[in-house]
Amino acid sequence: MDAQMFCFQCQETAGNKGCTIKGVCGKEPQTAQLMDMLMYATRGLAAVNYKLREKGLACKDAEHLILDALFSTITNANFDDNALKAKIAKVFAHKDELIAYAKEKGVSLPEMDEIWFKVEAHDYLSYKDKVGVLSESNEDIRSLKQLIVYGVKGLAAYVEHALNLNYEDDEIYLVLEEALYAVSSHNLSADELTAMVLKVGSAGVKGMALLDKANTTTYGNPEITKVNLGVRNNPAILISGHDLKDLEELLEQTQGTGVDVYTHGEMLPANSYPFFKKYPNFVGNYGGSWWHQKEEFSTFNGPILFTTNCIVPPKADANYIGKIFTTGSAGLPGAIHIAPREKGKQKDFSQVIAMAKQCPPPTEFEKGELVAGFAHHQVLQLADKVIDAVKQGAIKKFVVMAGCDGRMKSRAYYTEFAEALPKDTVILTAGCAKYRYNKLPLGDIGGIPRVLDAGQCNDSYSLVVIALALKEAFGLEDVNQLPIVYNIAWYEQKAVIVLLALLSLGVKNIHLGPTLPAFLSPNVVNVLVQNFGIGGISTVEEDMKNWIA
Ligand code: SF4
Ligand code: SF3
Repeated sequence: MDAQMFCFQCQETAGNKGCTIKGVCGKEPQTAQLMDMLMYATRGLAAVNYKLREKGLACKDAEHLILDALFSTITNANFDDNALKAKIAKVFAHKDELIAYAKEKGVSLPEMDEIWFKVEAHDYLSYKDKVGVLSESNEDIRSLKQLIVYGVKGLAAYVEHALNLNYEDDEIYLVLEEALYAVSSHNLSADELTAMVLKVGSAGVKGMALLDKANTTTYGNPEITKVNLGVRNNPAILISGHDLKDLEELLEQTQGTGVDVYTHGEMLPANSYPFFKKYPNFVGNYGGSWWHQKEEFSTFNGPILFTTNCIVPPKADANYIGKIFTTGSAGLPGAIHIAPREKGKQKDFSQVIAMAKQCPPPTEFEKGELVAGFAHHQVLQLADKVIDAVKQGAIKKFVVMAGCDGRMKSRAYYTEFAEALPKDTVILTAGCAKYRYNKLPLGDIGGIPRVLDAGQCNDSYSLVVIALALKEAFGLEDVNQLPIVYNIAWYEQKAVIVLLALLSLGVKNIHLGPTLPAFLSPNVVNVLVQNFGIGGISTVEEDMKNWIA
C-alpha cells in the first residue's frame, strides 16, 4: 500500500477506481490522510457515546462533534488542514473525557481499537495504513462499510442544518453512532452490514423529514416563485451551499448597508421561501451549479460565502482569491472562516459585508427568470390538477431526475435526456442536478411546468412525499406501481443518503449515473441489482426506448 492517499467516495474519483495521488476534487494527499484520521477518531468517539447511550448517558457535545466531523469530510466541504487537525484534536480529547466518564459510571467499553487508539498531533499522518479505507482487506466488507460511512456523512450534513435551526432527534444520533460502531467492528457479516445499510437509509428518511420540518416551520413552505437571474447595480455578496440559517443571518446583517445578496448553486431554492422574500436586498440567483465557480465567481466581483460544499479550490491566479469566506463545516486554506454562532447570538458577517462595500456590482451574464418552489406543500396544492392530467393521459410519466451535478463531460447525457423526453412527461427534481436542464424551454402541461423543482438535494424528501400522495390518490398498494422512472445523478455523499433513503422506502429500479459508485464491489452491486433492481444508464436513445416508450 504505497499510494499517498486513497479516496473513492465521490463520482469523479480517478478512473472510477480511486484517487491515489491527489484528489480530482483538488484534495491534497495530506488532507485526505487527515480526513481518514478524523474519521477514525470520530468512529471511536461514536462507539463510546453509543455505549453510554445504552445506559441513558449519551453526551450532547459528542453528538455535535460527530456531525461536524462527518460533514467536514464530505467531498468539497473542507480543504483546510489546520482546521482538520483542530477537529481531530477536539474529537480525541472529547473521547478521552467520555472514556473517563464511562469508567466513573461503571459503563464497560469493548476492546475496540478505535476506542483505545491514541495519537499525538505530530503523528496524525503516521498511521495511514491503519486508518485508511484500504485497511479493510475484504473487498465486499469494505464496500458495505464505506456505503454505510458515506450514507452517514450525507445524513450528518442534513442533521447539522436542522440542528442549526434547533431541531434534533435522538433516534437519528443513535443510528449514526450505531452505524459508526458497526463500521469499527470486525465480526459483522455481510448480511449484518447490509441490514445496517438499510437502517441508515431509514434514518435518512427521518433526517430529511426533520430538516424539512425545520426549514418549513422556520421559513414557511416554499411557493411557486420566479427567481431573478439578472443583476442590479449594487455591490453584493454571493452565498452558496445549503445552510438557510446562515442565509437568514446574512440577510439580517446586510439590511440598510446598500449590499445585495444573491444565491449560488444549492442556495437557489432559498428564493422560494416566503420568509426570505421580505428582504428587499435579496435579489435572486447568480450562475449555475457548483463546478462553474471559476467563471462565475470571477465576474461576480463581490465576496463569496460558502456555508457548505461544494467548494472548488481556486487556482492561484483566480481574481476572486481573497474574496472567499467559509463558515460551519466548510473550510479552505487562505479563506476567512466565520466563527460559529455563540449561544443566543448571530454569526458575525461584518467582514464579508465590509469587503462587499469595496467591490463593484456583479457583471451580468444572463437575464430572465427561473421558476422554482415545487416542494411537497406547493405540489400537493396542485394535486387535483396533476391527478386529472394523469387520468386524462396528458401526463404519462414522471421522471425523477434528482441528485448532483458534476464536471464530467458525460453529464451532458442529463441535458439531452431532458430534451428528448416526450412532451407528456414531467421531471421531478431536487439538488444541483437540475442545472443540467432547468434553463431549457421545456414548457408546461396545462399550466403544470414540465420541470418541478422541489429544492435542495435534501428536498428529495419532498419527492417522496409527493410520490406517496400520488400512490394514495390512485389507490395503489405499492409506490412502485406509479408511472415514475428514477434517473438519479449522483456526485457526493448526500446523494448516497438520498439513495439509501429511497431503498429503505422500498423504491425499486432506480437508475444511477453517470457511473455506478466505485466503492460498490461487484458482489455488492449484484445484491443491489437483485434486491432493488438498481441499474446504471446507457445512451439517451437506449434509455428512452427502455424506460419511457
Ligand atoms: Fe477523489 Fe472524490 Fe475523494 Fe476528491 S472526494 S479525493 S475526487 S474520490
Ligand atoms: Fe450539489 Fe455539491 Fe450534491 Fe446538494 S452542491 S447536491 S454536488
